[in-house]
Amino acid sequence: MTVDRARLEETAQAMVAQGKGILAADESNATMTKRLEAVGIESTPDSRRGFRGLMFAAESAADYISGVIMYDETLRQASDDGTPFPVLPASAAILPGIKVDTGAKPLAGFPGETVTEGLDGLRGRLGEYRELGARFAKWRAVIGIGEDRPTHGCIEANAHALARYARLCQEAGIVPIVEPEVLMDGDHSIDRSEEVTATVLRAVFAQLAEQRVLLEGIVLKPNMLLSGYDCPEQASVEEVAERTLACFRRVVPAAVPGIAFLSGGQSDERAAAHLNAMNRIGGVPWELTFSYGRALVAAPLKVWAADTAEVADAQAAFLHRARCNAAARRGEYAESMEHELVA
Ligand code: 5MM
Repeated sequence: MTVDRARLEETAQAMVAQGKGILAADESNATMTKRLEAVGIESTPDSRRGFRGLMFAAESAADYISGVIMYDETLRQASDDGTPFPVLPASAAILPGIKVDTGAKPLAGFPGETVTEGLDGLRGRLGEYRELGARFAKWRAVIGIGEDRPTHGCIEANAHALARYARLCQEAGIVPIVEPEVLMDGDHSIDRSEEVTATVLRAVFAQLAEQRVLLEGIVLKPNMLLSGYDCPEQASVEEVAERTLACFRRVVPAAVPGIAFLSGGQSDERAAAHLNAMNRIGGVPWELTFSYGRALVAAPLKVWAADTAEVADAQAAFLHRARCNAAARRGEYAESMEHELVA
């Protein structure tokens, strides 16, 4: 089957549009339950709908957000007035997307490592998601760093699955977000982050080529190169930015339209500062933007949990993070912005 190249390129460009980034609101029910319970809210279909819906409906969200990644449950939900969620963001010029992997599962033969599943029946699911309005999709591979990890077997299994997923998406007219996340948990140095991230990205792009994926019609969602969170020596914002770009220049083809970084457990401020520093350096062939989950959602969730009736306060907290990261996407973020709430 051929792919609609023009449609894919147009969608991919819109996802990485100037001054905007992607909201990752695609936590599985298990993850969302952990997030909600951590702030004292019972996790039900309605509480998950209530929280995500307030972000999707926030006025001016489309000034900062190009696309929203939803979970299967979310894509089928609607706002209080009955407007389906995929239409709600679209009407505000935000593209709806869908997480299509079914999670990282233990990889047989490789204790402690995972492979992301979800290829069985994916062609059929993509057809349905497209009918429901999804314009792009997401699949996250998870790679941990340890003494003897990651193994070659784990990297190759995940890279192959990512490429198979990406080609299936493109045949369905859906832009795949390709997310090979190297976790920053551990005490490894930034040198080790670089070594592993470069190896993983090389494997992913080799598999994307093998599986005939159109690079102009994907968005890459990688980790930044950080020192492991428990490493005694933490790299500065400037070092993270310089080393991430230097590494990516070596391994990410110029045909890729954009790199939308994940936040990966960084503080909200660090996630913005790192993206900002990279955009200030610039001189790269791809757009550099964000596809943040926690770094966009944690702050409004805390506000909402304090008083679920005060939707406007939670929306303001969400818009504040979106605005800071949109500024970082242009290289115009400053720490002082953290004290200015969106009017
Ligand atoms: C929002 O979280 C996403 C879903 O995670 P689970 O499948 O584990 O529930 C996750 O894939 C997310 O899109 C990325 O990890 C980026 O999010 P962060 O929080 O790292 O920016």
